[in-house]
Amino acid sequence: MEAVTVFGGGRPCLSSSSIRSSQPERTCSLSCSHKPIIRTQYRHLAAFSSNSHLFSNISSRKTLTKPHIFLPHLVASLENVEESYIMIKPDGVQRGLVGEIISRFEKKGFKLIGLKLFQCPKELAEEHYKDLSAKPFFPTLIDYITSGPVVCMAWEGVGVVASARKLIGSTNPLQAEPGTIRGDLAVQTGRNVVHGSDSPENGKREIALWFNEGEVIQWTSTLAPWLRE
Ligand code: IDP
Ligand code: MG
Repeated sequence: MEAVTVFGGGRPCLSSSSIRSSQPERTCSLSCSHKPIIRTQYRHLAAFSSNSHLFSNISSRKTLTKPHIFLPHLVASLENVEESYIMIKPDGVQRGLVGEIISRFEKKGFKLIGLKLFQCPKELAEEHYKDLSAKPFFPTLIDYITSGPVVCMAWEGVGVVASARKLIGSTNPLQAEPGTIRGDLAVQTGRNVVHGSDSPENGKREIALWFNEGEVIQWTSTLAPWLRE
């Protein structure tokens, strides 16, 4: 995440310099060939007034001529901000768990940067789960993931990958701790309602696989100063 200069706030804006393509080399060999994602970055009003302690080098508003860095973003840029691909599987959609699952990530404090309802083609499911292609359950897994619409999400935050895995719980819902999504909402591995990336590298890979150009949005949350000091 890059530091964003937001002193004085401003209307959401989009400029060529605010568009970036930050995807890794594509590993997808699908004929549907997803294009590299161009992320759209919006800037929003700062959560704090200009004389807040969160702004640096402000001695007097009258003498201020240059914009200053909003410290939470500067701090975040120095930390390891990750992205995780989270997907509500067809059983989660059919059972009306979409709001419940999204809510858990929102309440935790991560930032939603991509969201869509999507009917997954077989080729994409196979690419996503290619590491499991030798498993005996692979064909039924592909049937399951393509059996109805899924909700694709990209979430951003420091430590989001490991934290999301904790929120989701063990692969087998009967072994998942109460309080986790799978522990609370599912009973069988083959119907475990949600997917979460297992590493920051796979987070980037999977977001690039499931989202197209313009579908991942970089935006500034006004809650940021209330979530991280
Ligand atoms: P994860 O989703 O917790 O990361 P993985 O081992 O990566 O678990 O498996 C991917 C998905 O494959 C699981 O979430 C589950 O839907 C399915 N799966 C894994 N093991 C089995 C199994 O033994 N039987 C049926 N489906 C399985
Ligand atoms: Mg996995």
